[in-house]
Amino acid sequence: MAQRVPVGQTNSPMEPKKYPEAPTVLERAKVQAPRDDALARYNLAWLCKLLAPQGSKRASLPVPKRMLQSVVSPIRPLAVVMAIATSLCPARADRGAALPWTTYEAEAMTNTGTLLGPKEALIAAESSGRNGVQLGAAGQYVEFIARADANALVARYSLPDAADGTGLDSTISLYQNGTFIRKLPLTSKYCWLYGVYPFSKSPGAGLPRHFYDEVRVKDLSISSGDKIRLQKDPEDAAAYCILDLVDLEEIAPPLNPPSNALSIAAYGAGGAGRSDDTAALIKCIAAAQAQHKTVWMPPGIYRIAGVVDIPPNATIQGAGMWHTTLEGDAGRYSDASKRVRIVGTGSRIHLADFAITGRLNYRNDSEPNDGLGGAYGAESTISRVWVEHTKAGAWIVNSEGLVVEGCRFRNTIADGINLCVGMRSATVTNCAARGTGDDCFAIWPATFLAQDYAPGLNVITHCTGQFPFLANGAALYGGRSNRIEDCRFEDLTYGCGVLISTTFPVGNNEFNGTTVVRRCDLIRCGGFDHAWGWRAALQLCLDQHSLSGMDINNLNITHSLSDGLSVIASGSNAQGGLGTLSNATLDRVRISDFGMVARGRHGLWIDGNARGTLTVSHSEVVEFKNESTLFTLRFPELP
Ligand SMILES: [Ca+2]
Repeated sequence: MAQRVPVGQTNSPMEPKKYPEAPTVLERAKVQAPRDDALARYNLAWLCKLLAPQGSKRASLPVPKRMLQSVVSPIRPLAVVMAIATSLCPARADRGAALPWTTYEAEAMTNTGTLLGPKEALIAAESSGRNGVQLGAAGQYVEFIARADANALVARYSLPDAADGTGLDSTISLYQNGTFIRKLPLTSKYCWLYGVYPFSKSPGAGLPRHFYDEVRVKDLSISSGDKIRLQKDPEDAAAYCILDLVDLEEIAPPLNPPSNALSIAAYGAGGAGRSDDTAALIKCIAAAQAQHKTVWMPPGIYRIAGVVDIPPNATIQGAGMWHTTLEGDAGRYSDASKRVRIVGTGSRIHLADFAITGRLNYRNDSEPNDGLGGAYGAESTISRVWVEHTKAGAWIVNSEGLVVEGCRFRNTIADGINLCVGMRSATVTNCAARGTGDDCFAIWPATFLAQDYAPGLNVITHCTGQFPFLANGAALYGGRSNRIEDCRFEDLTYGCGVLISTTFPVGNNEFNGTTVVRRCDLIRCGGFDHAWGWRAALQLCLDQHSLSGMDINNLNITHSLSDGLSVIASGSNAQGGLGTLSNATLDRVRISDFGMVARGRHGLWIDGNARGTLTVSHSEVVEFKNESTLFTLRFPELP
């Protein structure tokens, strides 16, 4: 979701978002020391049973008497209590997307470089696990043993910027069992933003962010047990290369053409990444529409420079996200009308098995979105599409029952996916967003367009969001009975793992029904936003409206950078926020620690301006603080 003002999906005029005042949050947080650790002493054993995987032996284990004594003893050091809790309540492996690759963290590899992190700001903070390895001198390397066969590789890396902010190109050398395999092309052209939102490309603005990009290569032949090395050889000329992680994946061969299909090759598409294939794709779509056939995009790189409208009932089928790519034209990408834009215009659209690679390297919310956009009416699907280097990966409006599954949203300038105006009963599942420039997953029922459906009943499920360079893992901004469930959010260095916020305008689509966040892991979340200060791993924000009907359950919130969970009412008036929290419950929520980076924070924090009530049950919260005389924390089961 656009952090301050909307990301343009269309050329329609949009409402400006309200820009919050500079944070008073930080100042308030310094006021007092923690007041009580009562929740930490409360019902831990029962909680652990509830958090254990269903059907596992752990769920039926009797609680050791020794542990119960530890839990209820007020004089027992809290660290001991937490150690027991951690050992019994691990993060759940079935939360998040089922990722078909294996990630190897650079910091866990054998290396001769310099380890970065975990507490530094800047580049280390945007790294997975807040760690990376810097290769500076020629000959330095990272090396690991492949644990499974693979034929494709993604490396997440950071290079320095050029002095003028335009980025630079370089390479890194790939070795397998000591043999040089190939150079991996690297660039920092799509990285390095400066200043405050919406940022600039001028290093003189200071405050750099967005350090990482990724390179992907296929046609490798890696066997389990092979020794894989990325080395900075003398001709790999950048002053340094920081490796964050390497993914190895065994990808399927290209799909075969579907029956009853028209190939874009027959309409003049070159597929070699050299010719402009926009007209060929548009012609093929029109012919397929007339003949009621599928559009087939064979393996290849198709240069697209403009809007490709997808009509109702169209199926656009590629050979796989590793094999068919719609690529932006670098030479014309500064012209917003010449970008790669796939725009839905009706119902029963099916997009599947291709990649969209844009060329965008700056943010301007008055420009239309590239990547995936448009309206998908009823009964549409977007399956296994990989979007990279666009503004938002997908900015979707006016759809009912849309299913988005198996997609990858990477290294975008804005959101991974935003379910915006008029979205009803959409499901986003098994998608992974990382390195995005705004919320990884957002539901914002805005009204800057006419809405075809009453917004609500959308779900983000079994998704993984990691290290965006602004904003949050998942964010809900209004609407009826939306849900975030079975997800995993990691390394939110600039925002929340999950944000439930009234900040942005939604017309009459304020939160209603029951908003659900459940069965999620929030790990190293609660980072620092330059306008909001420290946000919590999970935050309820009452700045513009009230929130009611919040059902938050079965969460693991660990290693939070600041607060574990907060209710804030920072607003644009002296009295703070305009809303009240009611009918809100936390159940089976574990906040085991907090303040990994920021001092003076809290496990559960109620801002001094917040009003309302929050009921906490069956939960383990290591520490809490309620700074508001107008807010009640209810612990109905606490003795
Ligand atoms: Ca890492």
